Amino acid sequence: MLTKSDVALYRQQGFLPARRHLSAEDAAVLRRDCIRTCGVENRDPARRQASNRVKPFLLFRWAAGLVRHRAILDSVEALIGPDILVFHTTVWFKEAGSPKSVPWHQDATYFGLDPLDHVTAWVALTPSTEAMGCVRILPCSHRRDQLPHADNPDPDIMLSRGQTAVADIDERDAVNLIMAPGEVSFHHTLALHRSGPNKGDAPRIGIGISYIPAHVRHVGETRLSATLVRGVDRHGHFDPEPAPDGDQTDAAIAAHRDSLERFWRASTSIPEMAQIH
Ligand SMILES: O=C(O)CCC(=O)C(=O)O
Repeated sequence: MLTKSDVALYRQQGFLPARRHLSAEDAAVLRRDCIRTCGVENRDPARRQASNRVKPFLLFRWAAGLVRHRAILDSVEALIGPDILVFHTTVWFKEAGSPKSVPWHQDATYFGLDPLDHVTAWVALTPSTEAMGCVRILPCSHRRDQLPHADNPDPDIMLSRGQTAVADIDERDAVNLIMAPGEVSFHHTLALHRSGPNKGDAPRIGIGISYIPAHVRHVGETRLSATLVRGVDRHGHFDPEPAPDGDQTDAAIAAHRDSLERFWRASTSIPEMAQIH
């Protein structure tokens, strides 16, 4: 559980660096499961992100367990309160030697949430070092409000349209979030962050879990779905999602497809969401 000073630090700088939440052994089991189920992309060529790497908690039991992990939820509760939904999740999988990178951006740009109380828990399943393209974050940038983002067609950018913050950023002010397997960092939805290519000889895998308090709504016209993982949803802003009854069962595949189709459809009312983040 985070301390009061951890929470104060998160509010002040917009992120919390690595803290152990899972044992190295548990992280190794999750890493194997993640590579088994998400190691090979299941990708629509029109999209930059593979569908099995988006909202995997609707498809695979290992991911369903991870987004409900007690220690992670205890920390998230300290940051956003007791009624917690998972809005989104991305498997950030950078193969060994991959040139793929993520430009400076704010997560809030793509999600259309109001108020901006969303926090991302980034769970390391492998080491994540500067050479492997760890996340790099700009302290206190969450106080800058929503910044404009420009598209970048470079196919090696992992974001859906290569969205890049149009902002004055001094690299010297940024810090690397160096992680060991089983550690978790937290960042605010407005915190500017990026990551470089993986120059290492092993994959770099992190799972970015987007948690919101139940009072947060989606501002688009499409009604989206989300998963309640702690507390009570007294607001009903999202349709509930079922936990998978097995790995990639027919029911799980149908629920996952429904959730992603709604998310993609939402792009018609929120231009920034034109493709999946
Ligand atoms: O894992 C990465 O390289 C990027 C992560 C990211 O952009 C995020 O979690 O929002």
